[in-house]
Amino acid sequence: MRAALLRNTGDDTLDIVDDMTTVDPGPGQVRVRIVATGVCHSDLSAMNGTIPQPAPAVLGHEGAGIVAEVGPGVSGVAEGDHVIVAWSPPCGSCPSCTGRHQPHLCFNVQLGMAVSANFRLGDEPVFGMAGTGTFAEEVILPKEAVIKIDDDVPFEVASLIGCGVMTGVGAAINTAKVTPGSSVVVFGCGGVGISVIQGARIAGASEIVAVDLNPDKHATAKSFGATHACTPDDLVELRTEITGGEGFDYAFEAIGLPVTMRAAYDATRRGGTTVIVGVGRAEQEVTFNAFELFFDEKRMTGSYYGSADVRTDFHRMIRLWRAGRLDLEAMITRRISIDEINDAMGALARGEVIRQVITFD
Ligand code: PAD
Ligand code: ZN
Repeated sequence: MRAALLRNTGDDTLDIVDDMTTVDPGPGQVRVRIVATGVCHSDLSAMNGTIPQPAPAVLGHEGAGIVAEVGPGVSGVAEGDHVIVAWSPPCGSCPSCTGRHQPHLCFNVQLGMAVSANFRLGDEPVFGMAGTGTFAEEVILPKEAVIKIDDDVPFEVASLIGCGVMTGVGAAINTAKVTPGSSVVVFGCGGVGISVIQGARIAGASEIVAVDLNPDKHATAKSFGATHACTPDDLVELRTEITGGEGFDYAFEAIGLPVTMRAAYDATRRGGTTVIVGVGRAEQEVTFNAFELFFDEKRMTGSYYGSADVRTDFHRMIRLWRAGRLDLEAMITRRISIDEINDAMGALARGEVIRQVITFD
């Protein structure tokens, strides 16, 4: 089958191979035929080593498809089911999943996925991005990592929910719990940032400022619910105009750079909330002085997979989409084939797109 392969961390391009195979689904595993997969900045970050990913690996982690085969002992999901792939699914029984009600932080299933190389290139084992690998026609996944959806949801729409949309909308409504009437600033208007903007709109924020270096993104961000848009340099002026200089109730960073993480903290009002959604490199640091942390009483939190319980929140995203409150079709900047993956990575690196969706047919 066809797949986009990262041979070595640091490679500038992916190889399109047509002789990739998979292992057979073992106990508790399923085979999914991928129909659509979005291209997320985290795939680029796996290529350049920002996100640790053993290689060789099939990249892609934002996918939807059809269950093609189930292994022994699999219940609750059957051949023919339409599913969204969840790259960090809950096991359902550990302290994160039960008492703490933080199923997104369950590591039991994800760890198993990350260390199993379920693809084969000849005899060579090949990993999958974040334990998935949706830039391939078929993937082998634990049953927990497939969430069944209704057959009428288009696969392109469903695929986006598998990462960027759940991450961004979830950051606004689950992690930050944005309140009606509040002021919000979002740094970065890619698939994740645009989803934060939509989440803040759904939550009833009264001002939503989109910040992006690329001025072409400003009109786009407004079409998804931003009330204002600017480059990072022009934010000071807007901040004064909108908040009287106090700062925003909520600031979200959806880029992954120390400079914008710090800028998001600075844009937050005293007592407000800063949410770090972007993924930066482990060796990079963001600094805070020892006085401001106390004095400004800002809450700062990371946001992992939109703090979502994928078992219920994927369906919540679908209901918002059905109700016309979450615009997913318009997030698809272009539809491509797997052969165009390297062009797609270039466009993503240049900040030109919201989401590019690969379809296999
Ligand atoms: P993207 O590349 O589509 O969007 C990034 C946007 O930021 C682009 O529009 C750029 O123009 C803009 N930008 C870049 N540099 C700057 C700057 N210095 N100032 C202002 N704007 C800038 O990325 P994406 O939306 O796919 O992903 C965004 C981040 O979210 C990325 O770090 C990704 O790894 C992370 C992510 N986090 C999770 C999670 O669970 N927290 C999940 C998925 C993705
Ligand atoms: Zn992603």
